[in-house]
Amino acid sequence: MSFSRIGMIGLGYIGLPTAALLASRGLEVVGVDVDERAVETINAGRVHIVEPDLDIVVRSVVTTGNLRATLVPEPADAFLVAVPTPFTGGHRPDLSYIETAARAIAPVLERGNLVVLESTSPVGTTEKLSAWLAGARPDLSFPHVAGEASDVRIAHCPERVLPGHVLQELVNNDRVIGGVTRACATRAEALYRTFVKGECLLTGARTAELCKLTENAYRDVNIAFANEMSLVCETLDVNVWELIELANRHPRVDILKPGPGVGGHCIAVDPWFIVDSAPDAARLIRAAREVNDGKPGHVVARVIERAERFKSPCIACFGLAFKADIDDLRESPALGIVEALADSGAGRLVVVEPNVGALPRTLAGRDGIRLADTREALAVADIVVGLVDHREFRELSPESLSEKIVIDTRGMWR
Ligand code: SAJ
Repeated sequence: MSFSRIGMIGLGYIGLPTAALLASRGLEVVGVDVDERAVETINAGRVHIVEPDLDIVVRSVVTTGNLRATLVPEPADAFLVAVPTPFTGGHRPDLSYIETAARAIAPVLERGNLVVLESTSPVGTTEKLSAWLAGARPDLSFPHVAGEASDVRIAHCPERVLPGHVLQELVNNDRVIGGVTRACATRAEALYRTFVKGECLLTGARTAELCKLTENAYRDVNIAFANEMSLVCETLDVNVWELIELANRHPRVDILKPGPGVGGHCIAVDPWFIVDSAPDAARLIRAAREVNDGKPGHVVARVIERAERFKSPCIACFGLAFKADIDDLRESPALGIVEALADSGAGRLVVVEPNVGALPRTLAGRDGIRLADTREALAVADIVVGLVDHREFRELSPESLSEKIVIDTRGMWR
């Protein structure tokens, strides 16, 4: 049986592009979000998130009537769940958004439906989703109990796209599809085949859950290695950038880049889901998180130490985003560093962030801190702190920095 109507629960960074792509393949997509403004914006053919080309696709599929947004789910052949899975205090996963999504879908579920969890989730969450739905719909059978004979099929298919390249990567990346049973995986594969050009690799739900966490923990551990080497190099007075460049000439060595810490809502979060569920086994993954989380504090201490040599220092901070060439400040180590410097009273702060129009809420309105452009900042700064390797900053000439004290956390001004 083919799919004609899809319910997409969660219209954020992953849900909206996925909904728009499915709609562009001729399916009728009903997008659901709890945010009224997002629903109104999408129904007006506009977007509430920044992602290249997404506005064009959304406008087109809303105009043709293939995509519309609502606050409450409607009956469909398949439901995709792409809601946040943040962590609470103590780095414990917060599954409340998935549970709320399950309660919203349950009333409209029908025999033969497919439910796919796309949100990055700790191992066992897809089975939990199945159990939550079963609790609300005792008239239907679910795969965690009924196995291959279940009325409803449930699978996990984690997203693995890079912000800024979402539309291409949704189509071209391989997808890992984990079914609670094999029939669940096969049914989900049929849905993803409608828009995925990459390979669809079928497995069990628990493996698919751990696969996504593993990908991001792998990256976090590798960044932690680079960050740890940057601390070792500071102790031993060796240039870490030259060191890594030389070590990477070895045919089987490929060290990532040190930085001011690891930000974003994936790499800095997902490894904790592994640590939380296997605390005694996941020692390296925990240590990597600690190394990366310790880096912003280390940078702050270095800046304060240099500032103490001035009577009334002016510190220019280059970048607030969590990585280069984006405007996303969520979980950004650069933002955390600037906030800590503002709290410390180490000096007057001038912030340069070409991708935002105003200082974020946590910095705005404070004394002794303002947003400026590169030229203005360089004119007044005693100390220049490179926090994000935005293109504009990478292109700065060495002469423009020659009379400054430079703390370059990204190695962009070597
Ligand atoms: N970073 C470094 N050094 C490096 C690489 C990155 O310090 O060598 C820092 C970045 O500056 C940033 C953080 O790590 O603060 C994370 O950046 P990222 O580019 O590694 O990852 P994200 O969060 O933008 O997107 C990731 C992607 N994962 C990988 O590249 C392995 C994406 O494919 C995932 O789908 C996404 O997380 C997600 O949703 O999990």
